[in-house]
Amino acid sequence: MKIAIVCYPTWGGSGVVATELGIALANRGHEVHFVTYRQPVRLGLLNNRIHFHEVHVPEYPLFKYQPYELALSSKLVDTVKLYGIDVLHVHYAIPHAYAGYMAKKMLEEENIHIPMITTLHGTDITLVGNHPFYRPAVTFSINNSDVVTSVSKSLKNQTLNLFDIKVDIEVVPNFIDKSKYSSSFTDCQRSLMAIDNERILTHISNFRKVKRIPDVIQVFDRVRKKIPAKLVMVGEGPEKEAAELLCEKLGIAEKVIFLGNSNEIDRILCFSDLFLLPSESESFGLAALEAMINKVPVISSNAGGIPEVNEQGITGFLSEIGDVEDMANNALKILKDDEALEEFKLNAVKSAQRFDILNVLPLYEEIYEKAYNSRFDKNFIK
Ligand code: GMT
Repeated sequence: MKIAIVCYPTWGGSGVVATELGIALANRGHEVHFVTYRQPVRLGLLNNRIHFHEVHVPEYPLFKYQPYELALSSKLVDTVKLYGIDVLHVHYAIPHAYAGYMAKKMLEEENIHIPMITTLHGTDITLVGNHPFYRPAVTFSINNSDVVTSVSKSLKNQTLNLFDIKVDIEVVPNFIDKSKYSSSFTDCQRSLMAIDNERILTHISNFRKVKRIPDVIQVFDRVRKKIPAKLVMVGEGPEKEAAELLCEKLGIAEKVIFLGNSNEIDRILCFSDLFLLPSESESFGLAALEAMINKVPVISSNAGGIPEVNEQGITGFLSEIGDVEDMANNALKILKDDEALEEFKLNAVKSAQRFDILNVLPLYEEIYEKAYNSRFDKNFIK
C-alpha cells in the first residue's frame, strides 16, 4: 500500500513511533511518505520506499501566526494526487487530524476518497487537546477520522472521559523491534560514565514539567546516599536548567551527567542499570519500553498507561506520583545486589517482547486494509 504519515519530526515519543512505524512498513514492502515540516530525527536514508515531503510555511508579515495547518493540508492534497496515496495516517491529533480532515474533504471534491487514521498519543488529549481553546476542534477531528487508535487502554479511557467521542477507539500499543536489540553492544563503554562499583541510573525525556524532573533527582539523591551511583540525564527541555541548579544545591553536580539530546539511546541504555520515569502523566511510556528491551528495569510512577508497560515487582516497581521515598526504596531493592539486578534485567527484556513490532505491525496493516476497502462505504466516509 501507499501510506502517507503525518507526524512531528522531533525527539518526542509520537514522532519516534510514527517514524519507526513508517520504516517497518517500508521494510514490509509498503511505500511510505512522511509529510512534515522537517525530516524526522529517527529517519535515516530515504529510498524508493521511504519518501519525505517537507511542508513549507512561507513567512508573511500580515500573519501573527503562520498557518501551518493550511500548508500541511495543501501538501497532503498534492502528495496524495502525485503519488496515488491509499491511506493517510496522522499521529497526534493537533493539528494533524484537523489538517488531514481538510485534505480529505478537498480531495473528495476531485472524487478521490482517502481514509484517515488518527493515532492519539497522549499530550494531544491530556495536556493540550483538553484545553477549552482546542477541545471543539480536537473532538471534531477525532469524530471525523475514519479510524481512531490510541497507544494504550488508559489513553482510550481518558479520551472517552474528556471528550464527547462518537466513534470507536482501537488500542494499538506502541512497539519496539526486538531484532534490533538481539546483537546488543559487547562493549558498552560503561567506564566513560562511572567507576566499576557505581550503579548507573538513567532518565530520558523532553524535560517538560509533566516528567517531574526534580523527582528524578530526589530519587537519585536518596539512592546515592546508600550505594555508589551516577545519574545520566538525556534530553533537552524547559526544566533542564532548574534540574542542573538542583543538583548543585544538593551537592551532587559531579555525580549527575547531563548529555542533552542523543541519537545513541541504545548505547546509553546499554550501560544503564536502572531507568527512572516518575511522570505526572504518561499515556504509554515509550522511553520505559526502550529501556526494558535494552535490559534496564524501570522505577516509575503509576501514571496513565505506565502500568500497561512496567510490571510491578517483575520489570521494576511503580509508586504513587511524587512518592520519591518509595521510588528510592524500590530502586535500592533492585540495585542492592548483582543477583537481584540480573533477575530484573532479564524480566525487563522478556516482558518488553510483548510489544515486539511483529505483533503490532499487523494490527496497523489490518486497519489500513479495512479502511482502504471501506473508502466508498457511506457509513465509513465522513
Ligand atoms: O511526553 C513525551 O515524551 C512526548 C509525547 C509526544 O507527544 O510525543 O509522548 C507521548 O507519546 C508517546 C508515544 O506514543 C508516549 O509513549 C508518551 O507516554 C506520551 N507522553 C505523555 O503522555 C506525557
